Formats: sequence, structure tokens, C-alpha cells
Amino acid sequence: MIPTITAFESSPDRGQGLARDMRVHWALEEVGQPYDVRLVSFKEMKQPAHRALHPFGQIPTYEEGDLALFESGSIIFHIAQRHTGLLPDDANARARAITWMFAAVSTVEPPILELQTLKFGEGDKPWFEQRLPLVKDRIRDRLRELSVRLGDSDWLDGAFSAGDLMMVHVLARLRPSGLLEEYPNLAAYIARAEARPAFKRAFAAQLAVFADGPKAAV
Ligand code: GTB
Repeated sequence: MIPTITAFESSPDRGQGLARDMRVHWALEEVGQPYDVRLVSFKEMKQPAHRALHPFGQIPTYEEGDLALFESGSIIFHIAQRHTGLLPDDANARARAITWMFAAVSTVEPPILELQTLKFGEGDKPWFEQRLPLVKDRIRDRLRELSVRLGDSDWLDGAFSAGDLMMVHVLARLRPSGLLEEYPNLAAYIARAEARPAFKRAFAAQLAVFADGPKAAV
């Protein structure tokens, strides 16, 4: 059965692959599973039909027969469990790869999201200039720790896994900030992951939405 995922009809990043549907495209490409994409507008996301799939009125969602999922991490975990290629067979290595998936969304992503909220939602507030360096330093703490753990390895724990996929996509959101360049092994880690053929196919697929002329950013 071909799954259907949802993505922004008009992504604010205009196809840079920063929205969370990109992770799902990438996971599906890694395992070689064909899929359909349904584009939804910001208005449609808040309608009851979409909220039945996603209680918070967001993308991405994943539908496969009777199964409907939301949360990119859960969707990728499901894909990784159903197919070979994203989680190791060895039980302990598998548990460690899943740990990195959680680390990406619950330890590394939160300070990065704080920066997004500050830049795009609080830029006009009187505290903005004071808060910006504090938020950046909290991100640096996580990047430094991750950089130390990665060292000169290609991937976080042995072979490329869903843990790397999630981590790389979380880190990529920092690209416009310039913070990644302070950690050359992390910048190289992202470049290595984004050089994977599956990433390139996924990136092209989400960019193709804009091929006929991007709609105005919302
Ligand atoms: N925890 C959920 C998950 O991992 O799936 C979070 C889902 C989520 O935040 N979805 C966002 C959304 O639907 C899109 S990814 N937002 C619309 C809304 O809440 O009304 C976040 C995102 C949006 C835009 C960019 N960008 O333009 O660069 C990057 C990331």
C-alpha cells in the first residue's frame, strides 16, 4: 500500500527542506518506499478533516490504509520498523539508534526551536537583543556536546540510522544562524548525510512543489 504524507502547499522556506515533512520524504527515500504527497494550505490544516489526522493542525501526517500518524519522529520510527535500512538488526544497536532519534527531538531540537521562536516571533520585543546571545549559547552547549560525542566518526553509532536522519534534519535548521560553522565535524556530518542519494531525491521531491512558481509565503 502506498502511503500518503502531507506537506505545506506553500512552505515559508520555499523548498529549502527545513519543514518537518522533509524528514519523512527522506526516510521513505532511504528505504525505497514509494509515496504520495498531499499538499495542504495553512487554512486547511486547521479544518476538522485535517485535525482528524493531526490534532494540532500541523504537517506532516502519514496515512497508510487504516493507519494515520502524526509527529515526524513517530512516522519515521514506523517507517524504520516496517522496512530495512534505517535501524540495525542487533537489538542493542537498534535501541541506541532509537535513543538518538529521541535525543534529536527532545534534547537538541528544543533550544534550536527557542531561537526560531525568538527570531520570528519576538524580534520586535524589548528583550530580543538581550535574550539572543543567551539562546545561542544554550544551542552552543548542545552542539559542543554532540560534536565531542561524534568525534571523527561518520555517524552517531556505527552505520547511518534513523537517529542520524533525525539529528541531521534538526541541525540543518541552524544553517542560517552560522552556528554550525563553529563545529566543523558537525558541519561535515550534515554534508555527509545530505550527500546521500536518498536525501537528494527527497530534497528534489519537496522542492518540486515550487517548480511551477512558489506561492506567497505565509
Ligand atoms: N513535533 C511535530 C513533528 O515533529 O511533526 C511538529 C510539527 C510542526 O511543527 N509542523 C509545522 C507546522 O505544521 C511545520 S514544520 N506548522 C504550521 C502550524 O503550526 O500552523 C516547522 C517548520 C515550519 C517552517 C519552516 N521554515 O519555513 O523554515 C521550518 C520548520
